[in-house]
Amino acid sequence: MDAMNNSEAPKEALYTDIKSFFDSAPPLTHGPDISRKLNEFIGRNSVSSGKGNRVVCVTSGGTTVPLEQRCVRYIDNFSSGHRGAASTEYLVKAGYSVIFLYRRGTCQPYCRSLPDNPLLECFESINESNIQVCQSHSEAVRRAISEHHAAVAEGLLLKLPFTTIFEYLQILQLIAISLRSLGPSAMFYLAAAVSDFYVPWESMAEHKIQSGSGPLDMRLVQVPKMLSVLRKEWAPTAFCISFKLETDSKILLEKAGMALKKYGMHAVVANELLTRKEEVVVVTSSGMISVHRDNTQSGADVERPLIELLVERHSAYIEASTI
Ligand code: 9Z3
Repeated sequence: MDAMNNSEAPKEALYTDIKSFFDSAPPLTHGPDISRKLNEFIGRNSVSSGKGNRVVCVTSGGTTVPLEQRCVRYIDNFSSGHRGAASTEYLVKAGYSVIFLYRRGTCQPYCRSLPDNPLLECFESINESNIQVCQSHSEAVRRAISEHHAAVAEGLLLKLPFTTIFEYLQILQLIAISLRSLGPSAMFYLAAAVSDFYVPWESMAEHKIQSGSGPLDMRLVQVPKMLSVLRKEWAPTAFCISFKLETDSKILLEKAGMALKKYGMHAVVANELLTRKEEVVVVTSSGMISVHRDNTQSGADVERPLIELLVERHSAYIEASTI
């Protein structure tokens, strides 16, 4: 047997973990349908279609870890989906076509200015057979519908939902492999909050775990780090941005810097849970840039300057790749 050098051994172990994650994951129920939608969407945006748009995969919301195969209980990851939804709107405005991979039930693009329960709060019944938009919400409803409709009709937005970590990683792999054909014009903006630990499908209880059997003892396995495989194997020429979330500001930037190197990301957006809507720090190999929400503008959010900066970096990356 050939001797392995130090870097090959962990790589082998990672590939084994990834293989066992995918082998044991329950198959996607709509896998062929997702692949068809992806191929159509990417085909419509490819150079050969005459469009040659940049395409970005935005991930948004938190993944769940089921504790039972017929799932009643699960472990969840915090994320409202606001970051992904807002960023999608700015990316479409900047000329990107967006594959929005989102957790079911989280915030959606173009719906941020609507109340929590838009159907019940934005509409009123005028008689037995007619309803109308309430005056107070009419501008927000009109904007949400027309902007969303325009993005979908122009083929600039494809929405794909997930719930579990199994669905998320399987769909992300399908997207990454499909985007490979676009080379450096493809971008990944990985804002979803992804579970670090999971229960492998084959060791998971089939039925609802019974409470009568005393304290619950359960072994969670580490979710294999897919970022490096995404970067190196699935879509090696795409521009990749991941996010680092911490609650302790003292370790945030160091951990973001480590992720940048370890996974070969082009940028890591560092954010702290409490201040994530005010400030983020973009960490790249050439330094760190702090990005703030413009408090002098009403309705301004941190995603606007963040996307401006990342689009600029992506343009420079494309230019450097074509020399
Ligand atoms: C983020 O850090 C996102 O910015 C937030 C956005 C989840 C904080 P909201 O959806 O919040 O607007 O409420 N996402 C990535 C979190 C994550 O799981 N990162 C992993 C890590 O920190 C790396 S993939 O280890």
